[in-house]
Formats: sequence, structure tokens, C-alpha cells
Amino acid sequence: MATMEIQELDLREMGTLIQSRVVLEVSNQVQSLLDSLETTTLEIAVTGESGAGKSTFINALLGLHDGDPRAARTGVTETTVSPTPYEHPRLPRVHLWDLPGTGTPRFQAETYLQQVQFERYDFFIIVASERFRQNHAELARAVAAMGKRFYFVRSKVDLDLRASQKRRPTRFQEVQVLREIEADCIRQLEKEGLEFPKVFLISSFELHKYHFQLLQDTLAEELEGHKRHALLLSFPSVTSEAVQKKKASLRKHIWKRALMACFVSALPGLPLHLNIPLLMKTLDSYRKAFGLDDSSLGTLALTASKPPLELKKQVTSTLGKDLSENVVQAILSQAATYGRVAARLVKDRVPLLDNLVAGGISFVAAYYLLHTALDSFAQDAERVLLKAYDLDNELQSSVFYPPEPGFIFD
Ligand SMILES: Nc1nc2c(ncn2[C@@H]2O[C@H](COP(=O)(O)OP(=O)(O)OP(=O)(O)O)[C@@H](O)[C@H]2O)c(=O)[nH]1
Ligand SMILES: [Mg+2]
Repeated sequence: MATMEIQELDLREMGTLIQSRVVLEVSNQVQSLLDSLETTTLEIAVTGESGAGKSTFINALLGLHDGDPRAARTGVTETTVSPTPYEHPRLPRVHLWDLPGTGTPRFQAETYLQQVQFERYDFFIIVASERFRQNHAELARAVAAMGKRFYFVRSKVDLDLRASQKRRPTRFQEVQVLREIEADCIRQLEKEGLEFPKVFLISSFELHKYHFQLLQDTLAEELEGHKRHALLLSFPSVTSEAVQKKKASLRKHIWKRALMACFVSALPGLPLHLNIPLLMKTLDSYRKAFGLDDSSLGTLALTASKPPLELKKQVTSTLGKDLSENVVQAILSQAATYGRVAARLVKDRVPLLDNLVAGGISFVAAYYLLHTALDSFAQDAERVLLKAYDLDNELQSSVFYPPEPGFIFD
């Protein structure tokens, strides 16, 4: 079957096309699109009073355990005096900034913002572990006046819930307590003159609960283009929804990555002339983005207090288990079988790529491979999450999707 499909495509024509200037120009443009995606910076400022949980929150966002040498120091009575950047372990252009505390008696929002060089941040997260106060509101107003966005995070809600449960064990209702905390925060901020403040309730030890997903959605919505992509990739996927969003964001760029994998080693006359190392690199970055590499699984195991092996066992896809060239080659040869289907689908949706699909089965194969990999990694990631957070019974139905067609453009 595979050979028949390959014969149907005129290989000589494909070779000519690949070497033609037009395609080279397209590929240059695509390369610069990918470059601009990779060089997009995201600078997130995290501020609040001393002990509010800023450093712990930063580590949770970076997916780093407190003991990791790259992590921010936590739980120490040592106030940061100058802004300290923490680089994202996978995305060197994404930084979380631990800013000096705002709780000093002589706090002056505008001076503070000048001192921390407010202009370099994309947005501010203002963290409070108890009540929001005048200085939080003042800071938010000053941030807005300087043309930047701010978000309030009420941290350590796990502690509040536990305390409340102890106080009223028979009447305790989690949803009710959360509502009360949120309403109280909003009331405080309104009293300080802020209109319609939005507060996200978070526990840095249990990001999968409470408002973390909502915070991520809100941030993503309010960022544009490449920065949104960077945010979706950099935040840990702690819910099924986040996994799906990450997948959708990566999916939009598959065609560009597939295209780039086609031309570098173009040898006319060969059915598959793909840049395999480049494809392997892309696949590896996908796998890490979903937290399926050993290091990410290890951190999750520590956070969730689960044996690492138990989480690793949830990675059942062929590519997730063995990201080797042999497996990749096997999938690529399968792709040839689907060449015609792919060609038709791609042709229907993206006219620009007509020629590529008709001329290069290698493009279709790379496209198919990356699609398959994203689907598999996302499913693995969901299984890992279910196991890590013991959600097996609650969410099972959302995890086992029917097989996807694999060639649909978003
Ligand atoms: N239970 C619980 N404890 C938290 C949470 N976030 C932080 N903590 C604890 O609160 C303490 C202070 O946290 P840090 O992250 O060091 O606070 P910080 O705001 O960075 O403090 P400074 O650097 O001194 O300004 C630590 O003991 C943390 O373990 C949370 O979400 N839940
Ligand atoms: Mg700190």
C-alpha cells in the first residue's frame, strides 16, 4: 500500500518543487515565524508582602520542587531586596520575577514600581495570604496607571480550608468557605477604592484545585499572539483542560515544524527526505511540554507524594515510552499509507500548502508524525494527572478519547 501511494506522487516533480525558489522563500518565512515564536519573552512579576507565598508560587509555576537548585528559596525569613528573575526550566525566554516585599510601613507604590523597573514586566501578580490591604490596592492602581495589568492571588487557601474544617466539622462546605474568602478579599479591595477586582484563590501545593486554571485562562485571554503561546507552554498543565489547551496551542504550529523538517536535507527522488534530528528535537520538546520526561515526572511525584514509577507507568503511548529514531521511522512509514487522505484534507483547508502536499509526501509524513505525537502525549499527560491527584473516578470519562483523525488544521 505504502509503495503504491508513493508511486502515485510524482517524485521527480517533488524534487524540483522542493528545490524551487518559491518553496525556499516560503520556508525562510516559516523559519522566521518559528524564530519569532521561540524568541518571544514573557516577564511575569510576582509581588506581595513578605511571607505571602510568592517564592512558593513561583516554584509551583516553574514546576520546580523547593529543593531544586534552580528554585526560589522559600520559607526563609530573608526579604528579597532587589527583583530576582527565575528562568523557566524549558523556556529560557520566560522569567518569573520575585520582587521585594510591599509590606513596609513607608511603602510608596510609585517609588516601588520605579525601583523594580516596572516597564520590563508583561504583567503583575499581587499575592496576599491573608487580607488584602491598602498597599495592595495602591500598588494595583499604580500598576494600572503605568499601563500594565495586575492580577490578585489569594494564596494558601488550603490552610484556610483546613482551619475552617477544624472549626466547624459538621457544617463545613468547601465551596461555601471559598466563596466567603473570595467575597472578603473583594470587599477589602473595594473598600480601598478598587472597582470590580478579580481575585484568584490558590494553593501552591495543590495547583490543580481552586482557581489556578481560571487564572491561567484569564492571563492567556488577555495576552496576545506569541506571548499567549509562551504562557500556555510555560504554565504547568495541572488539569485536563490545561492539557487540551496546551495541545491546541502547539497544534497551530505543526505545519510550520513539518515544513521545516522537509527541506534541509532535500534529496530529489527519495520518498522520505526528512530532517530526522530536527523532528526528534521537536518531539522531545513536545514531550517535555507535557511533563512526560523523567525530570518533570520526578518533580510531580514529589509534589503529589506518589512513587515516580507509578506515574511513569501511566505513560503508555509508544512515543511517550520510547522516543527513539526507530519508533519515529516506523510512524513515518505508516504515514505514507495515509498520504492521500492527508493530501485531501490539507488541501481542503490550507490552499498555500497544496503544492507541498502534492509534491512532498515527506511533508505529509512529518505532519502526521507530529500530530500523532501531540495526541499521544496529551493522553499520556492526562493519565499521569489522574494518577498523581487521585482523580481516577472523577475524570475518567474525559480521558479516553476516540482516536482523532490527526490531520485537522485549527
Ligand atoms: N499550606 C501552604 N503553605 C504555603 C503556600 N504558599 C506558601 N506557603 C508557605 O508559606 C511560607 C512562606 O512562603 P514563601 O514562598 O517563602 O513566601 P514569600 O512571599 O516568598 O516570603 P519572602 O521571600 O520572605 O517575602 C513557607 O513556609 C511556605 O511553605 C500554600 O499555598 N499553602
Ligand atoms: Mg520569597
